[in-house]
Formats: sequence, structure tokens, C-alpha cells
Amino acid sequence: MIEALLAGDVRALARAISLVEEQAERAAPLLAEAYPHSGRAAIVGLTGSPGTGKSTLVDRLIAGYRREDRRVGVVAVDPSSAFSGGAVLGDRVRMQAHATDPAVFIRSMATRGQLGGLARAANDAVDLIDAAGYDPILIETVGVGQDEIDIVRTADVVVVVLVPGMGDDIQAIKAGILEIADLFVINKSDREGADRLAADLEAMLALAPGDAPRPAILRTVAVRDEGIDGLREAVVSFLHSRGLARRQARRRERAEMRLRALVSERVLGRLFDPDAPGSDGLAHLVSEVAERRLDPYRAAEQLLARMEAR
Ligand SMILES: Nc1nc2c(ncn2[C@@H]2O[C@H](COP(=O)(O)OP(=O)(O)OP(=O)(O)O)[C@@H](O)[C@H]2O)c(=O)[nH]1
Ligand SMILES: [Mg+2]
Repeated sequence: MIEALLAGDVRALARAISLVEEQAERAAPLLAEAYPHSGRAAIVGLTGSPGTGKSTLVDRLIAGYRREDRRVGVVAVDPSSAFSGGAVLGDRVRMQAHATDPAVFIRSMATRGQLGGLARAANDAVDLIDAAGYDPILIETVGVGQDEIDIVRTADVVVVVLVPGMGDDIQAIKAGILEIADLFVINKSDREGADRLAADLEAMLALAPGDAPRPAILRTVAVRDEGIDGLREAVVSFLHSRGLARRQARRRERAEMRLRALVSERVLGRLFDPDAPGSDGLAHLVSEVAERRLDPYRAAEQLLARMEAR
């Protein structure tokens, strides 16, 4: 399967992603083979509130990249996304145009049923798609929930999608999402309020401390394919201007995040595995804490000491 995947076989790639999605244990041997072949693709993250037009933008970006004859991968982390079937008919029709294109690989991932493992599965999927030779890889996530933000945060370039009239107030935009933007896109600029939103954003960015270059603010009307080439160019120019050092810093951050997640997933898994030897001891500790005979700090210390002894 790995051989086929590395040769760009779409079905092998789809199967591999299903495996890493289903079980973390299945991911290990697959990633061991694929990882050395990954790291080549530019990773472009798009995030923003529900309904801001991320999928429509992605759809238009794909068309642009195809005109450049690039093979494009997409990971859409969002149950209501156009790519996961819960979308309006128009999106599904557009999506079908790319679905028959073997040079476009689109994968949606459900946010449900992946307790804590969503970021892991999404990162693994990106690596597999990367190893299969797609470049760029676009990641779409809704900008709500820490998992979703973490997934795009360490992309090589982070595009935050806003729309005019979102409560007519920049304060209404979820904290944490404005900070991660490398580029702002004001989509639905055919609507009233785009000027005001741009002005509010400018004002907010002007307050930022330090002399780091400010994120560009672009305007698009995704449904009319307006501003999409500009967005593609802005992505390229960001990747060039920020250079290798920045990209490496992002990738280090991404590596650390993944390591931390895997280690804590495993350590917790071991500590709380009901079938592991000594887990009755855990149940006992839980009762002790619940009944206030032991405080949680000392209980945690005891658990860790027990694990170390093992
Ligand atoms: N007026 C206008 N409508 C747009 C524009 N771009 C997208 N839309 C519409 O906005 C709606 C939501 O678009 P999507 O692309 O599904 O938005 P999304 O951000 O992917 O949505 P979720 O994945 O559900 O968060 C659709 O009905 C689009 O046709 C635009 O530039 N102008
Ligand atoms: Mg979407």
C-alpha cells in the first residue's frame, strides 16, 4: 500500500488515510514509511467562522492551481463542509468537477468521534497526501474549537477568512483566530461593510506591538471568482518573503505539537487503560480524590510514580 501511495495511487492514499483515522496504532507503521517522503508540499491553512466561504475559496483556489498544472491536496476538517456531503447542492456540483480530476485529492474529516485525536489524524493525513506528491495541500477548518485552530496554526501560511457584517464588530470575531493570520481575506466583498471591516482590521493591526510585517488584507468574492488569483499570489509572496527560516520555525512548532500530543495520548492511555495491570489501583485513587481523602495533586504524583516504577 505504501509503495502504491508513494507512486501517487489515489486509492492507496485514501485507504491509508482511513487507517490512520480509525486507529492511532495503525498510523505508526504507515507514517514510519511515508514520513521521510513528506515535507515537500506547501501547506496552506484556511480558517474562519462557519459559512464565511472557505470551501468556495478552496474550490476556486484548486481551479487556479490546476491551471498551473499542480496536483492539489485538500483536508477539510468540518462536518458541515462542502466536501463532507452536508453542503448545498451548488457546492456539491462544483466539487464534482474536481472529484473526477485525478490530480486533485480531497479528504474531509469529521470533527466528531475522534476524541482528542483529530489534530493527529489531520496531520497524519497531510503527511500522507504530501508523500503521495500533492503540492500544495490546503487545510480548511472552522475557526472554532482549539483543535481546529491548532490544526491550521502551524501551516506554512495561515489564511483567516472574514466576511463583512459579522456582528459589525471585530471584537465579535473569536479571540485567538485573528492572531494566527498571515493573510486576511475579506470574502463576500460583494456585500456591504467590506470597507469598514478592512478599516477595522487595519486599525487593529496598527496596534500590534513590534515591527513584524503586518498581514496583508485581501478582498475576494469567491462565488464570482474575484480576487482568487490575488490570493494565490499573496500566498506565494508570503512563502517567499518570510523565507526558509520562518517556514522551518513553523515546522518545528508543528513537530513539537505532534510529539506532545502523541506522548500525552499514550501516557494517558496507559495510565487509564482499564485492562492494564494495576488499573484497579487507579479506580481506587479516583475514589480517594472524589471522596476527598486525597487531593488531586498528590494523587497525580502517586500515579506518575507508579508508572515510573513500572
Ligand atoms: N455573496 C457571497 N456569497 C458567498 C461568497 N462566497 C461564498 N458564498 C456563499 O456562502 C455560503 C457558504 O459558503 P461555503 O464555501 O460553504 O462556506 P464555508 O466557510 O466553507 O462554510 P462551513 O464549512 O460550513 O464553515 C454558500 O452559500 C456560498 O455560495 C461570496 O464571495 N459572496
Ligand atoms: Mg466549508
